[in-house]
Amino acid sequence: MTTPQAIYLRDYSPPAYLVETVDLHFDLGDDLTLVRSRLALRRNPDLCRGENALVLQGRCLELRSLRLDGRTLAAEDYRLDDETLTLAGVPEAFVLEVETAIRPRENTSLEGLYQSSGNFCTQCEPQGFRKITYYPDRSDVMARFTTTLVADRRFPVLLANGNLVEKGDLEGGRHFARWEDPFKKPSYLFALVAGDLVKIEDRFRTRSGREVTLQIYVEARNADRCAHAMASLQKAMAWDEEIYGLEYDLDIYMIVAVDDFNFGAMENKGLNIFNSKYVLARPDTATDADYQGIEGVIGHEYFHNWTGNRVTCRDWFQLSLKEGLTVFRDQEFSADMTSRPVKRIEEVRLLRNTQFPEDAGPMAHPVRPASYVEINNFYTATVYNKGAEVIRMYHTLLGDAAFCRGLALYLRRHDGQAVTTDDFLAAMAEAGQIDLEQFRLWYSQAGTPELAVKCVYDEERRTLTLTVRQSCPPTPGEAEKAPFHIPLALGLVGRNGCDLPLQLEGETEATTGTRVLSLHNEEETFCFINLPEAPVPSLLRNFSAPVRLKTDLDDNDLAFLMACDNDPFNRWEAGQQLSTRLLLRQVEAFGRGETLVLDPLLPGAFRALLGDSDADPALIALALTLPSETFLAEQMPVIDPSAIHEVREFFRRQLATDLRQLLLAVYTDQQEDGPYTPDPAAVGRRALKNLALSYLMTLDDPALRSLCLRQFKRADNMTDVIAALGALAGSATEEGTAALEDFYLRWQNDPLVLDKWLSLQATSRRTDTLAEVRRLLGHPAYNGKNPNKVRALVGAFCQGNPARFHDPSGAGYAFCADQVLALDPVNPQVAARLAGAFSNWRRFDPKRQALMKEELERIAAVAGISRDVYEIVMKSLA
Ligand code: B3K
Ligand code: ZN
Repeated sequence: MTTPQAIYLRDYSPPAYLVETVDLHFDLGDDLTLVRSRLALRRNPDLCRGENALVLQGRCLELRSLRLDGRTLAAEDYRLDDETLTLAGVPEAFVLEVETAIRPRENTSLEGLYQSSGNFCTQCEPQGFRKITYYPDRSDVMARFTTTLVADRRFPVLLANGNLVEKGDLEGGRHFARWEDPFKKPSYLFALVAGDLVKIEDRFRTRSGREVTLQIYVEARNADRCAHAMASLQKAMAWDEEIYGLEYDLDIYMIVAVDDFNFGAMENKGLNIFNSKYVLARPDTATDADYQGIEGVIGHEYFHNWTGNRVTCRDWFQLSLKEGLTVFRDQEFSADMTSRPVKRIEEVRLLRNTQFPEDAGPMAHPVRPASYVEINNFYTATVYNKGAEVIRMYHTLLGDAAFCRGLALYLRRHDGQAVTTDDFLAAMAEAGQIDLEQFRLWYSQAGTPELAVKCVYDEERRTLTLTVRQSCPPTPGEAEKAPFHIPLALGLVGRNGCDLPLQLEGETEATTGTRVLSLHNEEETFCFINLPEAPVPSLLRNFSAPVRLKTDLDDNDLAFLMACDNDPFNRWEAGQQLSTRLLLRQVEAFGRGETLVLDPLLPGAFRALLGDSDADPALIALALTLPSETFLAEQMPVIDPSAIHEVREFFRRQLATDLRQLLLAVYTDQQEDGPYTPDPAAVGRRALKNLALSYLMTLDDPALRSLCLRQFKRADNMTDVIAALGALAGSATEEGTAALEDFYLRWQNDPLVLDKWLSLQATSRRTDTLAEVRRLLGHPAYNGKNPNKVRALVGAFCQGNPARFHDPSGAGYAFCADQVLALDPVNPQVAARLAGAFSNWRRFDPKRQALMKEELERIAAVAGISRDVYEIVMKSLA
């Protein structure tokens, strides 16, 4: 294999030829599908005359014929290699007809045209269209598509983007359908589906009075699991009208659920294709988290219709232009549908568990990367979640009204175009009348900035001086960082828990509540005056910027904020900071061989929370959840996964011992009577009840175990069943083994439910987990070609069970590398994600480092590894 080459943003050049219209004709066959494409091309009028060669991309295609303006081309008229088809000396405007043959059944990469449960579907973003036909497969070429599908009647449903314009029967048991998409789009938004599916239909009336038909297509056995997805879609459509005045633009919106999908879902114009995990839900099969995930992802793909489809990305370096923005939009949608503080806490937890480690490792890249080897590797937490934080900072700096004006300006100005993050920033700067030059650095500099804040209260002058220093650690290829423009939201909390008036030196009036300071320099000081008493500062409220914050607050200040802060996010955050400190102190003590102790401050604070009958159960549950092992690992100079695990488990047991009666009371109080609903209040009560149960189950007490078993047997909903099963299966008891067996027998024909069953076993604390995981690889429930299954078993073990994955023997590492190598020929995207399990190898002790490095080198030495895995492994070793 030739060494894969990097592609650079700085090398961008506009397309030489544009496509006006594309007529696609698919003759669908499982073994062989014939694709005829008719492109009307013309030279890009924005370019001064250059070389008149047309370069089309194509991969794994069999070229059958090529005609230019009706004339068949001979082999010497074009140049063909593994990636491109080049035609030299083409006219200013012409028609090109291309015939290719592809093999959908053999396509296990799930990119291009493939089969899932025997049905045809496509995934084209970012570069899958080139596996269907030769095409200028780049997002800045936008064209009008017409698609004709011809297939056997075994596939009664034939779908593509846009509106159905014709359908009918053909000879030999075949039929056809023709679809026309009136909107220009890049090839990555192309989709087709042909299958044996049932349709669930409803309607939505837009604000301007248009009727839109909504359809969800699933396999017949899943017809009773679509109601929540449909309701979510209707809510999303109404929300986008209400908040941003954005209406849907076609007469039909279709969603198809498939079991084999590399990602969550795909926003193809008018024809979303979804991983069935984000469509199907019934109370007995889906958890509260599943219900919320469905609402969020349905919203996300719907919101892309404006932020992504109508206005798209010029090139893939701009991916966050659509993804960061659309994640922000789905976050806000979910916040409005559920609980804003709960949602914010979950977002920050995700950011810290996934994006911060990414930013601190060898794959660190800016929100707008400057180069890539394989673009599929850049669908990352940085592009998505840090990208969303960047959008949130615009919102914080501009305020809601100006932000909405900015978004409207951006969409109006660029409708039908493929643009850049600079274009977005320009619209925001203009609408907000604010200078965002320095803000640009959030797109170009990688790494998580650190804010160190020192607070000095002057008793006599009644002032509080904050000294804020920002810095950002180096990342690969970027040794020095310039200071960022950071919005720092804060409040000053008085003794009685109320926010004190905020008046900066030089100001004539005070404000109350939260206020946002704009940081621009490496070091800045702010002096608050006229304070009635010494306050406790509540900094970075609502997590106003994606940074690591260091303060000089002591343990008691944190316990105070945990109980009193008016910002619900910071109340949670104070608890996390306090627990983190106490946990890390004991991790050190553990390293020195000392006996572990639990500082009574923590059970004290937890007791107060559990006894607070006014508080939202969902927030109590979050506050009582200790920081994850991954988060704790991030805070250590040299990660000791075993110590972290032992200490965290010790805390959980100790807290359960101290709070046993209260936890039991909470568990009993929060029992639901009525039928299951996924409304936020009920979700919160279940979260608290099941958290109490998980603490109680650390006590290894037969009476508590039978309580848990009762829940497992009697519950009418998957949230409660899986919580009980997780608690039972965590220890090697007979009840645990029997419950797992029961669960399997009940759900053996339900792939999504079995994913949960696999994950529970893969993330078990039991010391024999790796052996179990190996055994499950051969179980009928597992299938190495299905990404959900790989993530549920192998991914969950390697990336969700640090204590067992990092077993000092290195057995977990060898297992992971074996799996990467086995999966790579099947599905490089899935293999590359898994290879990411090694990326923070330098953060461990020398022994573990050596073991992980050895595995990385073993992968690197294999001939013919994919570009996807190659990039991850090489960057990890660099
Ligand atoms: N845009 C798709 C991502 C497709 C990923 C391909 N590797 C899903 C989404 O973000 O909406
Ligand atoms: Zn998206």
